[in-house]
Amino acid sequence: MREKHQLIVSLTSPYARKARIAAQLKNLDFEMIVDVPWNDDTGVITLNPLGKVPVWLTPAGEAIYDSRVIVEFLETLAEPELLPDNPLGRIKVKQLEALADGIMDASLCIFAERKKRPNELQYQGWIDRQFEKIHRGLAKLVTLLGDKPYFFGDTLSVADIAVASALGYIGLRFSEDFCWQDQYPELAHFYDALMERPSFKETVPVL
Ligand SMILES: N[C@@H](CCC(=O)N[C@@H](CS)C(=O)NCC(=O)O)C(=O)O
Repeated sequence: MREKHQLIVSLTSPYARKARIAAQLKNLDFEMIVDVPWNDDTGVITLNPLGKVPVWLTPAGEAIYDSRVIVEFLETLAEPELLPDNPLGRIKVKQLEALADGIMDASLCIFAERKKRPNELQYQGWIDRQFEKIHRGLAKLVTLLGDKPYFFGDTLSVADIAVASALGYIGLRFSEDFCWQDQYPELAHFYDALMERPSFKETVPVL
């Protein structure tokens, strides 16, 4: 039996950032362990057969993945509530999370194509297709946010955490492709407001 919960992360992962922010907001006592799943000596595959972070390890040794499941699990441990209790509200927040996660997925596809594939095998058509998903997703988020401070209701939810994590990752990986803050100023305003909070500021992705 471990003493504490553990969260296995990489410091660039937007999915891991989502879990870190949720755990910090809930004031949970957890140990963060950095393990880059791309490295040959990674231990992540022993915890998650998919070889991906984040993984949440309970003191009893149960490994919980992926980030959406982790967030649901954390919801059972402590407040504040980040997922609405009422079924329809919950679906709306989960839908927003799925959209933000999809933007992360497209971003990761581009990262993998550019950085993990030999140059001669890279396919620009695939990269362009992923960028289209990202831009359609960001445009949809602008519409969904409107002039509200939060995506759902009048308090912070997993939707906001997921969107901020996606935006931070886009800034990290694609600053030479486009400036998301200039193209989507409404989202930049939203992100800047969240960055006033320690949980968001302390989890900015670093290379
Ligand atoms: N759907 C998963 C995605 C996790 C994911 O793709 N993590 C990336 C890091 S950002 C990873 O571990 N990639 C390693 C790999 O794909 O082999 C989640 O929400 O946790």
